[in-house]
Amino acid sequence: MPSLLHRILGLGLVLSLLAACHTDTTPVVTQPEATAPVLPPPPLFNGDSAYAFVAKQVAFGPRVPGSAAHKACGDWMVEKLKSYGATVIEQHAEVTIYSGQKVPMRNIIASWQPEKKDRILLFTHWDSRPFADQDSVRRNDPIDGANDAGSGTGVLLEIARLLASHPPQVGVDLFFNDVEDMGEPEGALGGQQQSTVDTWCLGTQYWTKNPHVPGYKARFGILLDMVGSKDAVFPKEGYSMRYAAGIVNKVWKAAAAAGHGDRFLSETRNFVGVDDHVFVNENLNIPSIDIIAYNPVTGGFPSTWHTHADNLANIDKESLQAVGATVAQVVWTER
Ligand code: AHN
Ligand code: ZN
Repeated sequence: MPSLLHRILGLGLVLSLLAACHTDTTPVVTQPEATAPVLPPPPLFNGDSAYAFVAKQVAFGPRVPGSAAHKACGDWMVEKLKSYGATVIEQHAEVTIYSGQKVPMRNIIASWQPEKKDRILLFTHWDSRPFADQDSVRRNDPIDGANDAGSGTGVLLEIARLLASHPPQVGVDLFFNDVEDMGEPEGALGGQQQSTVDTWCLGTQYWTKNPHVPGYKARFGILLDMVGSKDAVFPKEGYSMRYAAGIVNKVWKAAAAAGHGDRFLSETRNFVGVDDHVFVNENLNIPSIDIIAYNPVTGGFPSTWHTHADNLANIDKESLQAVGATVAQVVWTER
């Protein structure tokens, strides 16, 4: 049975066809612009669930590329993402780190509504650093990496859980990049090399030169880096402002709409030139920003950065919640 709406629309079509056949003096009546239907509110981001995803990663042990824990965690992530309805593409390659050592890389890209042209890219690294070069003890031991990069990975896995039951208006790609954090420890090569920038973000560098889909494009990208520290605050990162100020402002507005404007500071206080978003901006021209915690006391990264204190005890559920709800606000209001 055609609905009443269909009948009215059908009648309108017949009337307008009649009007069109009638060539002379019929006045043209323009309809008021149809307003876009109101979108349902974003699904509720669950910080407890995101936290559980962080705890699960940490329980595998340090996710150092080439290790058994790294392989097991990657397998678990892929299985989870598939269970949430994603189309998953993996990239396996061998990359060379600063020391000349070759390590296996595993990038994981999970896509929802892959047929859609209009897409959002959300990304984070998922490997953890094999040493604690910012610590004063056990500097050659791997760190738990609960915040770096368990936090961003946990938040995006929770976004994946929501994508399973709430398709947004646009396609979404979650890019979990590998071998981000095997960059040269300060001075390790005696300052002989031209630049240490290229020794970081090897998985993202690989992907920007070999996208998982030829000619890959997204409207914009959001990188999450160290979003789980206690009382984390996020100034507008400098390179994000240089490359994608409009996206920064969109996301910061979404944070306010989601009730977390207090953590998203309106000023720029830091420039993080060595991070995944820079390569995505420069190599793929996808305007991309970095949501990265800033330590208001030291002016740098969170105090646990590349130390053994980067463990589960120093993860703040409220920080995960603030960032996750903000990202959800962006994803489910984009049309
Ligand atoms: C440096 O470590 C030099 N830049 C930030 C990239 C990074 C490493 N983020 C987390 N770990
Ligand atoms: Zn790191």
